[in-house]
Amino acid sequence: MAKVYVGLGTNLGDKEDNLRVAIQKIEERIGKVIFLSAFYATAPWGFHSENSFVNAAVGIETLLSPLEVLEGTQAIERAMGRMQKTVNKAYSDRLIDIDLLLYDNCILSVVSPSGAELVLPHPLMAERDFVLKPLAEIAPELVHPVLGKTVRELLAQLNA
Ligand code: PH2
Ligand code: MG
Ligand code: MG
Repeated sequence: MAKVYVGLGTNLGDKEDNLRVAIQKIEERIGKVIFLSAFYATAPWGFHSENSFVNAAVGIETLLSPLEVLEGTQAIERAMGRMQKTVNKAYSDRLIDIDLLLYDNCILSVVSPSGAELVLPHPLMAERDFVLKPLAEIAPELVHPVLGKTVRELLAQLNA
């Protein structure tokens, strides 16, 4: 059984409901949700938008491989109506985004059979307050396998 942490984000529609639906579908397709953070209202990071975000983090126990988890989260995004992911490589508004952050101590970079890229740990997680804040709530002592620091330390470093 592996432990995987994912970040959830939405800035369109009924955002809290989008998160609740995504968490329900994660339970159905990926594994047992063992940790769930509060929902955090956050400002758009890295792009301009009128629409503020709601972000959360969950910890899941799963029997799936990292690529199977990715296929699962992408299927959930599609089922929830997410269309294009980026416009000309820039971020865009979305109903739901589910990003794999950490999968046990896995360090990997692969392309799935469907052509999606998976990099673990998530390459931008240590730069993102909207990821580290909810993650620090559910897993403060979790150690980032590349940076060798806990989530709590990464959050403190980002806010220093
Ligand atoms: N996701 C992004 C880019 N910017 N900003 C916030 N506040 N929350 C997000 O989830 C988010 C973002 C790329 O996926
Ligand atoms: Mg994202
Ligand atoms: Mg994503």
